[in-house]
Amino acid sequence: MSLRIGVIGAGGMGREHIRNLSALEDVEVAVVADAVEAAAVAGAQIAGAKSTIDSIAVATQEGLDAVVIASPDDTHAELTIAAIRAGKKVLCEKPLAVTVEDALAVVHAEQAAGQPMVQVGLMRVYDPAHQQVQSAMLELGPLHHLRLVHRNTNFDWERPLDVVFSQSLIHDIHTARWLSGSEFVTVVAQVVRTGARINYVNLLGQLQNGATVTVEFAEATYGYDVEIEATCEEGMAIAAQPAHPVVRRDGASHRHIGDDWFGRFTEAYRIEAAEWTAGVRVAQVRGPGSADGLAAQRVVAAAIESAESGARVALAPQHELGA
Ligand code: ISE
Repeated sequence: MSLRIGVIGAGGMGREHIRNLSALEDVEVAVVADAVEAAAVAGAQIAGAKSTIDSIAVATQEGLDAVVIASPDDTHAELTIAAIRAGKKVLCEKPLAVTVEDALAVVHAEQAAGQPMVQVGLMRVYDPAHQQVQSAMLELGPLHHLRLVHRNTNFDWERPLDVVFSQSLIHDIHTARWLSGSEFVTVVAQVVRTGARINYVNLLGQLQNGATVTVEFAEATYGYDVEIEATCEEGMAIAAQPAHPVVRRDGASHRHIGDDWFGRFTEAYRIEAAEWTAGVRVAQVRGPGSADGLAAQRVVAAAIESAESGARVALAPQHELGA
């Protein structure tokens, strides 16, 4: 049976989803929505789909099995809830919501639907290098420390702290929860700025299992670079970097690093599209779900509070929120 999918948001991420979904067998991107008409039309052309500027109409449109939500972050929760209520499965880009309250509202809407409906685009879980670290960790005994490094190339615009956390560090927060199988109990965050511009964020988390996590995040640097190191009782696992040749030329030696996540995580996005649609066919959510989106957003909120107050912030267990 062919799955009919609507894609909401036709920016860089939306177009990546349109390309990956269209390449799958028995998956049809039927309609693309974007508030900017030219973007909707260009996105729709990739898949030979219809286009519209009406996002909410796509979230609730009859005849669609599922929707991808890749519109601006502050529209995610509302569109996801509308789609759930219209009986559609959702792949919602991260963050699930921009506030903990809204993320909780999505979790509650899904609970009311009585079945798993929502996957969140925390796609590091599909990256082969991350997965290799996870398998290596199985042989290395208890985890002591995770060191996650995330370097961006956002030179063109200045993102405020909440956006840096909920768009970028949210990935590392999910990686830490996923690789450790544990939850953050405290978090401390420190920010390096030049005036209002954010240059660097250091996050230190304590996990329930006793291990610690550091995230070292650079906002605008030499390239797009993600590193993972797990130190365990019996050794370490370090993620492989993408294979690029060393090129020697003009008296120098170079190895390409890349400057965006689409290049670094091409394979992960493709696998995510395949796994999500396979789950949709059998009414399962096989990847990160709404509870993960909420858990990550709670750590984001605690980290922002810490960055602003200078204090170490504790997190209560998620079940105490009724989630
Ligand atoms: C971006 O939105 C992403 O999702 C990338 O994976 C992340 O590395 C980057 O920091 C974000 O801005």
